[in-house]
Amino acid sequence: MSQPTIESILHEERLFQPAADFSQQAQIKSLEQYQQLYDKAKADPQAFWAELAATELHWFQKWDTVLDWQPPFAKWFVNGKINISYNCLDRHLTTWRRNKAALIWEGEPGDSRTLTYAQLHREVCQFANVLKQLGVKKGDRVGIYMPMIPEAAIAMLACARIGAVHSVVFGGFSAEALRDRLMDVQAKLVVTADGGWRKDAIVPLKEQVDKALANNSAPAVANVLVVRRTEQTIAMEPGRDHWWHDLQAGVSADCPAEPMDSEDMLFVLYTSGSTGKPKGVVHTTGGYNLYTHMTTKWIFDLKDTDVYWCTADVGWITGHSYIVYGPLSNGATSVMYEGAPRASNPGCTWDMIEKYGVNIFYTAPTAIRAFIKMGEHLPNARNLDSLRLLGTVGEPINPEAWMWYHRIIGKERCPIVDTWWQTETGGIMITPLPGAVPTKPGSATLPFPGILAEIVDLEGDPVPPNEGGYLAVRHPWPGMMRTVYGDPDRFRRTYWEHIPPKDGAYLYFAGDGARRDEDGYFWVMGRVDDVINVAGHRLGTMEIESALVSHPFVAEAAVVGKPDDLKGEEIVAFVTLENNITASDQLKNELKKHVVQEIGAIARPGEIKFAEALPKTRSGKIMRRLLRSLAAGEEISGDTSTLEDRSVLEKLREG
Ligand code: 7RM
Repeated sequence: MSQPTIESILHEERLFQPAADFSQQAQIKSLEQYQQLYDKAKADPQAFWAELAATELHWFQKWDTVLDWQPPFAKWFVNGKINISYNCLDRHLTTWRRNKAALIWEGEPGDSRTLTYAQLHREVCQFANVLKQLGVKKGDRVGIYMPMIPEAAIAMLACARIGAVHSVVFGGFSAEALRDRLMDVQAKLVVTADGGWRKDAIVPLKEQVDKALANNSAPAVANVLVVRRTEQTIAMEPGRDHWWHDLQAGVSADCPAEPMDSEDMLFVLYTSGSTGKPKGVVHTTGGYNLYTHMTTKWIFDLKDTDVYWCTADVGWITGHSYIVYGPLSNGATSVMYEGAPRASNPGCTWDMIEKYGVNIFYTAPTAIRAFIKMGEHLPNARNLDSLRLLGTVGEPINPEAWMWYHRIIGKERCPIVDTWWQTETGGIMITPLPGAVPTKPGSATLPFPGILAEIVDLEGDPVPPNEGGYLAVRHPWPGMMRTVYGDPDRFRRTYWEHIPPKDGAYLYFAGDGARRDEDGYFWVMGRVDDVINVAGHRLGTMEIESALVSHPFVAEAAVVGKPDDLKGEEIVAFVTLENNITASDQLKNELKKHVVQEIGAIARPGEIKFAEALPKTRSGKIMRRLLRSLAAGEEISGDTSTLEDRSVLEKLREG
């Protein structure tokens, strides 16, 4: 197995047509229908989105301008009043969906809960009142650091209901990483749990929150709300810490949704970039609601009878957009699972599909590669007949993994939607519409209607078919990020200046390299910046380097990605040590542990290589290209004339 290479992609000629019976029942039924929608949206994007906003969502008050575009700052549905919690809950209560399952949840130990729309609405209203009681007001930021339990979604929807801005931090991040994010966003309150279940062990979330808040390091946090989940003994600080169930018990379930301005902030979600600390990606209310609603509806071809399961964690954008907001806005049944395949239960994924009759299944290529490794006897031993549509997200999928997914899970009958998008884009941007667009293994195919995606060079000029270039988007779309929290200048620099605007036309720079083939299909190759994608998780090399050099024994560090069969990429760190420090295997382990402590287990280097010096240019820049080749065990090719000291390379090669 391997990642897609230019060669494998150029030789990919297989084309899979959607089955006729799938197309007949689909929301978008043919390539012609897709093309018409695409052309209509391209001709007049504002009219296209305005029509959908009016027919698909509830507004307390209609907008007066569809788009106000002062590049690179966009406002959608200006002066419209809307609440996404209302669209996800209240509006379904007056229909037959009132008693339909909104969330079907299963915990790792096998406990389970189903919440109907009416029940979820009640829980959300109560929790919104708890937040209000603790002084949370419109515009205040709330940190959410939770396991995959219904309360995570309840907390998000409760924030949205009263206009508080949530900032979910993935439960796998360390106390240090949590502290950085809580401080940057100036959270006033944190919602957490005593712990969560992960591979038969307890993740001590509350303990991490205590560490993050120790020494008054995030002083804005006045209250911590704790869900009882794993039931071990934990410390509760009087006055600051409260049990969720205690406060929830005493409050009213009456809490009307606050009419929010379309452009009021809905959430901040941190994501890694090539420079500096993770960025707080800001999403607002109206445009995000519309974009996640429409993409969920058309890409997952949602029917009211479907059971839909996205295996992401709510700590990532995929969980925000495609476990919580998109599915619930559509009135769908969304499955939420706390567990992951593990030695004690390697077939849990297929058990879940059989048990709940899952129709639509959305996961990551890295998970598919792990399924392949665990063996097809696991899915083959279960009844997967309920499945009708499959999806992938997070990284390029290698054609072999795509074919396995197609044959073993989809039984050659389920379309596969390979969806390209980012935290910044809010929702899916390039993807097949499953009843309409023929698929090619490894290609995300064509842009969603309303998305003007292009492959360009750094001048913004189009690149001919089958030549590599930068993936860029020409016109604003409703789900796009609005700014970097507290740093509009960084927003401009990161996304809008790599390709300079031409004649007033701005291009959004995605940071991915890609090509378009002769059919106009997009093939995304991966990041062109110093971001590495480990098992579908996005990490900045600089963050890991900063973590390494914060260790007293480390002088310098350079981190690169190395191709990995299972995880897509693996982290390799080149480290030079302070004088008088001796390299040892023990020190390697200590440094790996140190990175886990600073960032979290997702950032643990697979390999640490000690070096006497790092290869640098005469101006002092580390030549990562050389390190990448070394890490991958390739010959060093290309120009090395800018190297300051060639002997450094020789020594590194000798190991
Ligand atoms: C949704 C998500 C974004 C980065 C993006 C790409 C990579 C995501 C695909 C993909 C090839 C795909 N948000 N990526 N989906 N590459 N094909 N279908 O993953 O912000 O965490 O990451 O992920 O490099 O820039 S993210």
